[in-house]
Amino acid sequence: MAPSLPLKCSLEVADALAGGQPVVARESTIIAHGLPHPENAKTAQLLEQTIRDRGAVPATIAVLEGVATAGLNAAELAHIANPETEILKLSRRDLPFAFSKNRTGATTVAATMLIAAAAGIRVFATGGIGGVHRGAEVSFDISADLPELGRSDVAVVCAGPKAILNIPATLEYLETLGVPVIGYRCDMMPAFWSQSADLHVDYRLDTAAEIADLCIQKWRAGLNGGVLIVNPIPQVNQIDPAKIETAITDALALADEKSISGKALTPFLLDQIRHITEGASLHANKALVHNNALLAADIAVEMTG
Ligand code: PSU
Ligand code: MN
Repeated sequence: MAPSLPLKCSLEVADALAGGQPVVARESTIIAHGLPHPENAKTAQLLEQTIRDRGAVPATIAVLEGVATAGLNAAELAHIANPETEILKLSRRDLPFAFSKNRTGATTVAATMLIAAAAGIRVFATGGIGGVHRGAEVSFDISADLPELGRSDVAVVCAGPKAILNIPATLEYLETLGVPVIGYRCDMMPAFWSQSADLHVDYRLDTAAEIADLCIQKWRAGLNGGVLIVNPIPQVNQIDPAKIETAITDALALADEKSISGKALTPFLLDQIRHITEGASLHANKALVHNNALLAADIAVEMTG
């Protein structure tokens, strides 16, 4: 028997996929472990609406009691967003445990991509991807998001890697894996909270139609794996990179002091930076995920059109 994921699509998502309608995947780790309560639940609902208003069907992905699920309903979204329930953080390597123990967990970019690909969803909107961490030459901490970008056929829209990572090393790693990095209306690599990391993107495309076309041509040519679309945060919502850098340095020092590593590191750093910047980072975060949801929906519409 051919292997297959324990996978369930909501009725709405299944109908949309069967009818060739545009669908946009969303990850759930950003809800459970990336944003604080109650902003996480509000943002998640708002983003679903944004995607709908743009003519696509949102499919938030998580693992519910051991079943990979594409398209969470309101109650399921609220459950994932509830800080009082234990929600695992699931990347590729965590899925077998969740499946075999019927556990519930939020999916990272890596796990969301692989579930989206299995469901037939080609476009995915998020905030920031994981990458090569600063100090990875010693810690070996490289997010499973990167190898997943090299293998699952999904277009991922993000605002660039966060500067908590080593951004040049992350781009080198993506090159090794054969992942095209496309700047949407930008020549420079965006750095999540700010518009430029002083590094050039591989290619610039100015319309959702051109991005959709590139993805279709890639997969048609048998060039498996993802495409990373980097969409700069709107200028009005940018945070001064110097301010963020201080916050990052402090957060990294604290993580080191408390010996925080592994899968706990990214959520810890995000939380610390939010505290240090007194919510400014949260405001920027919400603006950029909204911006990414719009672009992802437009790409999904172009891909199915
Ligand atoms: N970066 C962000 N916000 C996030 C994450 C990363 O700016 O919420 C989350 C995503 O779910 C990403 C995961 O897939 O963290 C990466 O975790 P790790 O570094 O442990 O692979
Ligand atoms: Mn890691």
